Amino acid sequence: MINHEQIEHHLSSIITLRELQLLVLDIPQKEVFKSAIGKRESRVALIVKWVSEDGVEGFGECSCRPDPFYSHEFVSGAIKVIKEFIFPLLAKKQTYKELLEKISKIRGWNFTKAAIEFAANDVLRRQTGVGLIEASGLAKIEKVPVGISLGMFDSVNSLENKLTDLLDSNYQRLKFKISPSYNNDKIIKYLSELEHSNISFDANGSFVPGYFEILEKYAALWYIIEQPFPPGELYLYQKYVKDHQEFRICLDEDIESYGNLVSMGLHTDEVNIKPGRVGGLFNTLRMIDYTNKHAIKTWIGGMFETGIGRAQNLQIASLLPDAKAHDLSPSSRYFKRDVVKNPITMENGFVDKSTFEKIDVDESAIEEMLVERIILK
Ligand code: OSB
Ligand code: MG
Repeated sequence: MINHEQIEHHLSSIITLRELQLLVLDIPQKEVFKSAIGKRESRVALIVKWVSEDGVEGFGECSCRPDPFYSHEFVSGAIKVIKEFIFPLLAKKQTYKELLEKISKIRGWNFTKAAIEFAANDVLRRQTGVGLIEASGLAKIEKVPVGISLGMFDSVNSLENKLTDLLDSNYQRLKFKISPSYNNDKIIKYLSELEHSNISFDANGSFVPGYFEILEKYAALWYIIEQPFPPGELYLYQKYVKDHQEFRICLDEDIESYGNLVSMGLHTDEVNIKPGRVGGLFNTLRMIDYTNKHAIKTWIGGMFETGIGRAQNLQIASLLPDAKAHDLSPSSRYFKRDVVKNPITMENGFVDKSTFEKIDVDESAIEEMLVERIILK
């Protein structure tokens, strides 16, 4: 149970601001990743560095994509929103609560606002040893189960090769991206026979009416399907999913706020909460409190963050003892080099607390991959 009194007290903490830095990085990937959203060879990352009056540096990651194909937010838009609308709202000195009130004036732009809040929270945590997560009083587990998100494959052969590579890692979930154009009966058959205790699909909202026959082929496997329909088309769940008991759904893109969760929580088998997508740490904790109370299965999703965002999300995931797996596999799976000195490592499908509790940013790695540094003061 969340300790609301302690949270309220923590929100009165003062956070000072000397300057805000926006670091734009281009991080090379180990391999190309293909989903309904598109193909990607490198990750453009936006890191927010909040420098306090006394020089303490806190970090937050704006994990939206460089294009508006997952959500409306995109990196260069996020930079514009911070420069023109968020930074001017910030004062040299404010409480955590005031910070939340200021950023809540901006409609949408959740990933962007989350990066600001995470950076401010990180400053407080470094100054006092207590961040909002610690103040929540929720117990943390030591080992967090993680799964891997796998792109779409050209053939059974390439899929099989990939799985052979992964065999020893013991990921706690294998999540396969799907879309209407991924209509390959051999692959579907292969996946139906695959032996793994936790398999799921993620359609990234790609199944629009007209393609439901293909969706049904996937649903017939009884695996969870993440975000089958485009966000906002909620009537489809009531109209379509209700009549097909084999449909097991996890919402991702559709849940952007506490209100969305309350409306949809009971119509979905699971929810994937991405702290960025829901607008930050405070909102995430509020939503976890709700899903705990209503026994809604909840896990933490990922956006291929760098070690900074990954570690912060793993800290949140450690508050969910019942989740079978989170999309928070080590960033070394995807990237040639990370931006933290203490890389997140996984053993037997679990990430140990010791690798995500403390974040040690590697400035030399940042320098190497830096595209642009914007200093606001
Ligand atoms: O839908 O969960 C998604 C990455 C970018 C955009 C959307 C999604 C994803 C993932 C990433 O699946 C999973 C991870 O970060 O390991
Ligand atoms: Mg998803």
